[in-house]
Amino acid sequence: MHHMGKQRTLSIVKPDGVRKGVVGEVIRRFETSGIRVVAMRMLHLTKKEAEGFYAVHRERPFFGSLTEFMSSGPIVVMVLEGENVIARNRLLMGATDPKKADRGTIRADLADNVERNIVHGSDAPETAAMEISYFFSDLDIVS
Ligand code: FUP
Repeated sequence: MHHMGKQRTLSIVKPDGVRKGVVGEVIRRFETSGIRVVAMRMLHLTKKEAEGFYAVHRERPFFGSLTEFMSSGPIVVMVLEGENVIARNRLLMGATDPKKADRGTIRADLADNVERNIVHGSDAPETAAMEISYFFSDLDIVS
């Protein structure tokens, strides 16, 4: 991987992760790989707020089910910081579908299916900035 400089990304432990009690396990994996948590909060999204977050997926067949699930219980939202952290977080998460995820990834180890897949992680710098600002103001993020 080329040197990408320090980045930030949004991570979410989804309602299935909170229900299963693996919030600590997910954070441990971030910390063990040298990724720093610079903001963190627990909240319970309304259906409307989940729809706002996943607006890019609104035409997809799974949109209703996904936003129902994402508003079904509390989530933990975090800002992660580190060198090339967007890609590194996605490597730790594994493929969207846990059946296709590499062994040792969060989704392969902990997730039930493609919808209930434990974690969200931003996929690019632009989406990371948008997603972080959906949940956090600059004042919420430690430097
Ligand atoms: P990812 O970036 O890995 O979270 O995956 P996507 O952006 O492609 O999908 C966002 C979310 O939509 C997934 F986390 C779960 C949900 N999804 C489904 O429920 N069914 C699908 O077939 C694909 C995605």
